[in-house]
Amino acid sequence: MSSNSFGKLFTVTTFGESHGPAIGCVVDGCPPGLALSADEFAHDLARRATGKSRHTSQRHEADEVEILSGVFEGLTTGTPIALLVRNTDARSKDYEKIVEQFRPGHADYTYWQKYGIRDPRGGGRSSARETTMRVAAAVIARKWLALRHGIAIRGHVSQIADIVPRSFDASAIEANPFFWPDASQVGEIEAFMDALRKSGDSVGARVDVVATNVPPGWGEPVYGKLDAELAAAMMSINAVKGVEIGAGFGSVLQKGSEHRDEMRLDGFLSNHAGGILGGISTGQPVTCSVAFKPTSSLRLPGRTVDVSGAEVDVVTTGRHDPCVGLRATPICEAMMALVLMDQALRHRAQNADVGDVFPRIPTRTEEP
Ligand code: EPS
Repeated sequence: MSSNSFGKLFTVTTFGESHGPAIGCVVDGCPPGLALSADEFAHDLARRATGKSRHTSQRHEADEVEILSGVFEGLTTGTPIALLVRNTDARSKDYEKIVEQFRPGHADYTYWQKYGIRDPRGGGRSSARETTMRVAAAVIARKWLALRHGIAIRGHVSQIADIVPRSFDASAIEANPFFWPDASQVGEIEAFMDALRKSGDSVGARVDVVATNVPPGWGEPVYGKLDAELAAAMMSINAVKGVEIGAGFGSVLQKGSEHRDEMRLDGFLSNHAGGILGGISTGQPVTCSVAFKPTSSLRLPGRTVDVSGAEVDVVTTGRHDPCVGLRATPICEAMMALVLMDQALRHRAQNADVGDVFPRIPTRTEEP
């Protein structure tokens, strides 16, 4: 299997399966001299982890990061940083009944078609467990981006099935298990999720992520467009079926006079472009919205085929997420960070001598 690496100058390679002994990554290209310790990973890994509320999979992983290389006396050395997370709560017997069956809507079937062999335990490599290492690698990227450029990356869940926030309060997001920006709706969502779980079905969700303080000039003009790389990065997350940058598909309904972001010397007057023009950052917040499909591991019987070619009904038991989007905010933030970090280093490599170009419209931290 190839394509387990991401990024050109800040390169992350992940490895491991959901029920193997461990998952891990190698981060290559990190600038030397960045302070880094194993306990810095705990916060973001806990935000992403299963089992933090009754509304997610009840697999309880320790998710403890071991730094195997690339750090000496608390500082990155510029050499590859290898990170390891041991799997501590895999329960492979949950998968015995479906070893020979393909869950409809799951990668079971396509992995079989591609490789002629698959690790069925927890979905093997196709499991969302892999995203642990993206979040871990992004802890390093986020730290460098914040220290060097004051960049902050924040996401929230902006839709669960047909429920949308009625208001937005940034301080509410981390205070409920849904990354939801309107505290007044948490009870309603809890009741919705409880009923969904009892029904055995699943739903989709949308996650919005914003990076502020991104300087103008990041991104490359043709194949390395910042928005193209963001879209690819978000699309590489398990269960993602759609990505929008800025006004996204809404742009279809806008007139040019409405969509264009007019400019004044003290700032842009709107941000329909999502902070990116011609594939290059404008200095406005970079905004991205990501659609997650409903998960496919359901205990409701579904029609499928098995490896012997028989038509059968499949039922998935075990510990699963009724809405995988509920855990996806830190993952989307991580992919935004990895893309920005890689583009930052690429910009520095080619364009550091350009410096600040006049006129420079100030970077806003808030949307107009
Ligand atoms: C997953 C199924 C569950 C989740 C897992 C993703 O795993 P298992 O069947 O082994 O209990 O818990 O997510 C994680 C372990 C994680 O860390 O995100 C799936 O089908 O993708």
